[in-house]
Amino acid sequence: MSKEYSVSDIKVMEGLEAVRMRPGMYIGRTGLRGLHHMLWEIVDNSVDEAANGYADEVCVTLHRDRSVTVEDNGRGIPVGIHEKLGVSGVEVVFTQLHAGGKFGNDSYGYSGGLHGVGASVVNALSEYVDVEVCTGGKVYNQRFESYQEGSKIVSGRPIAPLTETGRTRRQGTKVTFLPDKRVFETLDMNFETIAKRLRELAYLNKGVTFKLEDQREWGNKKNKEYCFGGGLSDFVKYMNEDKTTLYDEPICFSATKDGIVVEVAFQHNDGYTENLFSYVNNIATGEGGTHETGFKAALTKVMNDYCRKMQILKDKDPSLAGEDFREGITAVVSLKMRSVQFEGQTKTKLGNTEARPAVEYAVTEKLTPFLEDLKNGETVSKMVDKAVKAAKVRETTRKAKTMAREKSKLENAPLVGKLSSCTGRNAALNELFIVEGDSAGGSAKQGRDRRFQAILPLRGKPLNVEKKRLEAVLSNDEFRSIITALGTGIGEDFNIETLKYNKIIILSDADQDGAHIRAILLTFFYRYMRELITNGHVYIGLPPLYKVQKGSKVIYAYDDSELSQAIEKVGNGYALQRYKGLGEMNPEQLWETTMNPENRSLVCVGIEDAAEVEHLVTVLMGDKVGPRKEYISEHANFNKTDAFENKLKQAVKEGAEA
Ligand code: TSJ
Repeated sequence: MSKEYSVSDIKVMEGLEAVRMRPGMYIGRTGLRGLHHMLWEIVDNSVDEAANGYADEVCVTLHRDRSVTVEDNGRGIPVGIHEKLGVSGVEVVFTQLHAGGKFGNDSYGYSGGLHGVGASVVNALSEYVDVEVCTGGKVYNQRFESYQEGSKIVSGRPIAPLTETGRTRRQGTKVTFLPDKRVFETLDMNFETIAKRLRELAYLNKGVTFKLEDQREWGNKKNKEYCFGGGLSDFVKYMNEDKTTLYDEPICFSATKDGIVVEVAFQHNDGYTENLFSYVNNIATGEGGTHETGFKAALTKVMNDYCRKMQILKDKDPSLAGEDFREGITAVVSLKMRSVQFEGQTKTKLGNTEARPAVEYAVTEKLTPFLEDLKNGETVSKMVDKAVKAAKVRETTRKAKTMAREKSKLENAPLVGKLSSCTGRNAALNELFIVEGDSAGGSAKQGRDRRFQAILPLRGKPLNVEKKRLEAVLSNDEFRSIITALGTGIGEDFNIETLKYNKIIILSDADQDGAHIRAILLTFFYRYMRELITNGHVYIGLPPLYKVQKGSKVIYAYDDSELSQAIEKVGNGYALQRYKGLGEMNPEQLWETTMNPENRSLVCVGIEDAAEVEHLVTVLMGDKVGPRKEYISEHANFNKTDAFENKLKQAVKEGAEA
């Protein structure tokens, strides 16, 4: 047996060991992100099987020993012997780099660009992988292991060929893997992160059941199960849950053109924000791309054509603008296609030119008959009325806006006086601290390194911008001074190229008021300067909560566990100070603990999951109080979720509690 294996082994092992040498190249990082990436690589295969109509259940189980099982009820990875390689399909999948889906043809369906690098990478970075395939009435098993051999680590080696081990009526694939602790900084996958992604996958793959079971803690088994019969339509309903919608049922359709499967769902609410979420092969395309362009163009054209045909627009009237039809829209566009090209700063922008006509085709072919169908009359007239009203407002505010712009240019000048700018002119190095309160602002001014740190103190609470039109925001002093300081403009005029600071650091007190201010600021950035967040410019500064002092020895603690450590360290007879606000620190202390890049801790605010954040921002900052309370009590444990991915949501939530 070992003879048979040695030849192919050598070639294969070179590949897999290369993965070991540079895991980051294949899975991004070796932290929690990379660990989760391992799981998604495997889950993607089951989702593909389901998306192609061969499976309707995908189960993820987290085991006590930190191994993870993914199981589906699909056709099973092919067990036959691969013509050229002379080993089973299963072994090819787990030992050939980039074998994901390349069984000579394209039988693997829609494999995304970022995902699907494959089972072989997971195998290379695992201590072991156990595979069970049920197909044709038989059960097959194979195991792969990594182990130390002398000074070398051998990766993902099959310890025997695929073996028939029994009979069954079931079919499907079950893969259990243990990520290698020599590779990953942590093996503790985050239940909430996984649950969230599975829920998203359930929305994106209508009718497929996703189950998650966490068996890691004795006596504290956790389970989640997601299945949405309405798919994208349910997704839109969920995001509009706490808003006042113009009509009850989302408009939803799908079509296939040139092998591209397009699904669309949208529903209007009485707000003014446009919320368009797009996906390709279940991957969120936060930077948009050709499919979004296609959706917008086609929606505008189809709606305008309808308005003309119905004489809502007379011949002499100008067409309505795209943004008029999208005011208050919540929409999801999801594509499934081959050979995806991602572009953009964060590689989340769809580049394929063929996607645009495919989406345009779907919208034109499906939305047109929907509009003309008399039984949809009520929905359609609500949509049209909203757009007509939006156009009127746009026209009347256009002039006022230009005037306001001119006016604010003048009025802004003295406001900058509040800002203590830095002396350096290199935007890439400069930092802007937005500081709560004049007294903390004063300390920050004195404590800072003025070469690259600018201070903008905020007086009182800024306006809550949720559900405010741009004009209201522009007339608010606090926001005007922020906009002026940043130098980017706002809304449509926003231009990130002119940003004067690389880091924008929010410094607020560690109390409810501070949390509220932080939430308002983040909502403002999220609504009007989203690129600041997506490009990673926005940070939350974390001031210490305690100072433990014994003689000349001073330790700052940033949370309760650090406090107990500090107390343990200094022993009896210490003085404890609890900082209630930034204002209680003198300039030196503020510099030392919160502003000095050497010591401080900052949290970068990111949007991993824009749809989820959108939902939260409206639930938590919007005007319906009922759902907000409900949400907060349901998610009381928010703080304990995946820290980095949820910082924005967490901050927003804390603020809403205030
Ligand atoms: F590859 C893997 F290990 F990552 C993995 C694959 C893990 C899991 C949990 C499931 C799967 C998987 C693969 N589920 N279903 C499939 N299906 C196929 O590989 C398959 C089956 C039949 C045919 C065919 O053309 O008959 C083609 C494919 C790609």
